[in-house]
Amino acid sequence: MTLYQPFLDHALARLGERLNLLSYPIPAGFESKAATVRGEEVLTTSHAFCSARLRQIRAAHVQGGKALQVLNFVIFPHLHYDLPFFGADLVTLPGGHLIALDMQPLFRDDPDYQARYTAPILPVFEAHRVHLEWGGDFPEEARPYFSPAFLWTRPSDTEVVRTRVFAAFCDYLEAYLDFVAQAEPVSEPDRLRAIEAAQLRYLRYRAEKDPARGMFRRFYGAEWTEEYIHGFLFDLERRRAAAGH
Ligand code: DBV
Repeated sequence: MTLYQPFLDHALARLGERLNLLSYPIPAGFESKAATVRGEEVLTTSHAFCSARLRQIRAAHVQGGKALQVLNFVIFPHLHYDLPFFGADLVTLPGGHLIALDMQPLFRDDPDYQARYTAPILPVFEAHRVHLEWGGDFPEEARPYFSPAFLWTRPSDTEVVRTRVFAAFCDYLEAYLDFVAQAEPVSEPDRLRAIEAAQLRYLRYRAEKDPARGMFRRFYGAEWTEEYIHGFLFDLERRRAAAGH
């Protein structure tokens, strides 16, 4: 079993237990894609669901041997909830492991928002970060999209990924599902507009700066990659255009 398969299996099992999951369309040709890179097969599989409160729950799983494993897992709430995004970027490259785990806020600097969506997970963050050293610099422009509970680490030992990172991933996911369970729909027009703007800001940033773009282009070509990014990984704008917004 590859390094991040247990993470994906666990997440889908727990989501299935705690939510009424519905299927979410994956564009044709993107469910599974393989290429041979320096004699090794690199397989990318996509997984997607939605629920009453969550617009898109999706994962991209790249399996390319011991030195290339990625699980990028993001949950995008519906636009009438002010829930944060669940964001996990679990990356293993020849240079080592790179782990990003967070509940990415819509309104990072709003104290009321922080009290509701960051304060409750700070104890979880504190419990895990003592075992997972801070990963150092990350792009300054990404800072507004992360919460104070951003778990960011570059473990050198794969066993740490299997144990400590897995434990943190499970705890963050449960805490996120607690938020989802408690969420109240928003109906106030100004608030809805602010949520929409914040979702679009996040999504455009992620699509534009996707750190996997170079890797995907090398493996599968530019055309496939751009379609994957805009048509599946960060698809809100496409979906809205299709719905006539
Ligand atoms: N990152 C993605 C998707 C991936 C993916 C969809 C399916 O958003 C993989 C694949 N992330 C991926 C890869 C790398 C990173 C790095 C392959 C390594 C790139 C390389 O070294 O060549 C968090 N991911 C990173 C980095 C950060 C994140 C900070 C290192 C810095 C960088 O290379 O940019 N997660 C990432 C991020 C946000 C997030 C930037 C922003 C809101 O949620």
